[in-house]
This record gives sequence, C-alpha cells and structure tokens, in this order.
Amino acid sequence: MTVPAAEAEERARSFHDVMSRRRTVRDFDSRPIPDGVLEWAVRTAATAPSGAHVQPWRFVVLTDPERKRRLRAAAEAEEREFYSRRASEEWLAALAPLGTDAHKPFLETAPAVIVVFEVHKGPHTPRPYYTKESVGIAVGLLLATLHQAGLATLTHTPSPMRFLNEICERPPEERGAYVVPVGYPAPGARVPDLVRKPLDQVMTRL
Ligand code: IYR
Repeated sequence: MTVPAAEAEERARSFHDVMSRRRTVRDFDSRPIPDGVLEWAVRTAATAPSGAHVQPWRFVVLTDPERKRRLRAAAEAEEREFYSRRASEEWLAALAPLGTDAHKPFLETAPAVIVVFEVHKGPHTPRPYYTKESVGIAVGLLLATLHQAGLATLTHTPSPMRFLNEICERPPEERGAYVVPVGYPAPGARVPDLVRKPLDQVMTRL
C-alpha cells in the first residue's frame, strides 16, 4: 500500500480518531447486523500475522437463539463460581468500577456472538508458534473492523473455557480464547467512565 509521506500522519490520526471512540458495550439490542459485516470482519482478522504463518485461529459465529441460550447458561455457571469462590478480594475490587457480575444476558441479546478459538497441534493441524500472540492480534483486528462498521463489541473471557468446545462443536485441539458478542448498543446503554492513559504514560522514546 502506498501512502504519500505527506499524508501519513493525517491517515494515522484519522484512524486513531475512529478507534478512540470504541467502547466496550455490555447492553445490546436485537437490531440485526447488516449482511456481510461479520464475514468481512473475520476476513480482516484472518489477515493478522501469525507464528510461522500457521494461522492458528477459528472464528465460530453463533446467531441461533438456542445455541446462544446454551452458551449463556454454561458461561453463567462458570461466572457464578468465579464471583463467589475463585476470584480474590483484590480481583473483585478491581472489577467493581465495571459493575460486572455473574449475569451475562448479552450472550443472548446480542444478535451474534463470535467465539474465537486458538488452534493447537492436532491430527490434522500443524504445530503453531506464538499462538496467543497471533490470536490476540487477530482479535484486535476483528474488534477494529466491527467498530469501523459501526458495531459494538464486548471482549468477554469466561474462565475456564472448555465448555465452549461442545457448544461450538470444535475438536479438543482447539481452545476457546475469546467470546465476542457483537451488535448495536441498546438505547441508553451505559459504559463505565474510563480515562485512557495519555501518550507520555504509554510511550517512551530513546
Ligand atoms: N470473566 C468475568 C470477570 C471479568 C474479569 C476481567 I480482568 C474483566 O475486565 C471483566 C470481567 C466476567 O466476565 O464477568
């Protein structure tokens, strides 16, 4: 891609201006996702660099209400354990400003939920390298594309995630890594009052 040097900063700034308006949303309405958007978002995610170009990702798009209901039930069971037993006091205190709890209605109300799997070595899959890094970059591109198309996302990470294999019909060499509800925000959806760190706190020049 050639961009004249004189336009480089402006191009970078305008992408920043779009991305700086991305917020994680937890309340979705049932407005459908326009045709083709999810496919383009997954195609874009799959342009991510990956260790040895093994492309160790699989994106499972759930739109069937019954499948989403099962996903919600299984995720909420794990989250009840997390909030009542597994999480330390320190962790719960860090989450308090987000107002999260074991209820995950967005897994049903969002018109689509993309479950992202990391593909590990299996009978028909090569050994991947830097799997977490590769899939993390792919998910970043997925979120950026969906935001650019005007859709909201939530990066949800129930833990542990083994239950995702059965619901998504994926083999054991694939491991659920991210659950990403996608849709339009519900009217009046609220987001926490967050501040992003200024450049001098995130960038060092030497
Ligand atoms: N997975 C839990 C808890 C949770 C953990 C972190 I770190 C967050 O940033 C948000 C939530 C949940 O989804 O509620």
